[in-house]
Amino acid sequence: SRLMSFLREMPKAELHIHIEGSLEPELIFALAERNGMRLVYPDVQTLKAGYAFKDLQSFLDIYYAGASVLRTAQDFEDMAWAYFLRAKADGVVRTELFFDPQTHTSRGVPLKACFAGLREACRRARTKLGISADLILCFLRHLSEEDAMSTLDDALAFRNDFIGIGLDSSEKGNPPEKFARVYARCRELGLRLVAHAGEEGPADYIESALDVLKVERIDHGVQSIHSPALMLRLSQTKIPLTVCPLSNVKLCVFRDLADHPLAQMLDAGLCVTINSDDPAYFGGYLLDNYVQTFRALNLGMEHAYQLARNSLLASFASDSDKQHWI
Ligand code: ES4
Ligand code: ZN
Repeated sequence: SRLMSFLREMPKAELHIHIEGSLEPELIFALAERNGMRLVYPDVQTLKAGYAFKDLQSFLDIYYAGASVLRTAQDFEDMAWAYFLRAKADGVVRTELFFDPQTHTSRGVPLKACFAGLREACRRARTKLGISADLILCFLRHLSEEDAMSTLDDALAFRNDFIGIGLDSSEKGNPPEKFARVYARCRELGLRLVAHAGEEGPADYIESALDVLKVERIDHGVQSIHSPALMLRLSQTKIPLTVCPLSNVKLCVFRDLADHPLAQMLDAGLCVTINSDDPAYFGGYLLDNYVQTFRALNLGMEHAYQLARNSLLASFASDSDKQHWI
């Protein structure tokens, strides 16, 4: 239909994609073989059968197992390149990739391998696909602030290879306050700041991400619907929210897409964007997220335009690039 073609062809940004979450089962097995590793899952079907999650933690356990096959710069480049091809097909013109260095350094993979592979894939995305791509380094919130701080120290050797920092992994029990000092330091370094907040954790975590960490965007933020005062603040400040509808359903944040508050949030004037989060695990890339959400919530052209425009405005691309796309 006209709406579906519009959803594909309109220029849009993807602002919430964990590149390790784009690792398809087939590529997991190919990389394991290339690296002479044996997975605890005998084959692709058995691995895929494990993709039934009850909450964020049950997903994270499998996601870290999948990421364990990444060892060399080439592995990181191949993973990101596969994502860029999918993004191109979905009409993505700008993407900001999250990656989790601590997941790799803790296994003995040098930080240099992550950066070299991801940097090269981003460069090829620009030159071969016309996609503007940058990296956002995420700290794992289940680890200590000291661990985040030393990861930052090491990453500063690659300061020109990433534009900002984020905060991901297990949200409950790991409030934003735990990372106040590392965010303050990143702010002084001129890094862009985002954080996951209000996915499974309370609306309070969204407020402290804004007030204590001073983030410029909130990743997820869907628990804001439980706080009218916060909804008002988000509508007035236009702080962007990178919402991930298929992820929220797969991780049982909402029962199904028809129950998702995205339309309610848009109608309240929030700067909502649609994103895929971990597309290889949650059943769809960016366009799938748009199409399924539009079907379930009966959204139309006006919503499509608003969501694509929000995504470009909320991106950390240059003002001249934004003007060019919008
Ligand atoms: C994640 Cl869905 C989600 N939430 C928090 N951390 C993550 N890391 C990868 N996907
Ligand atoms: Zn996420």
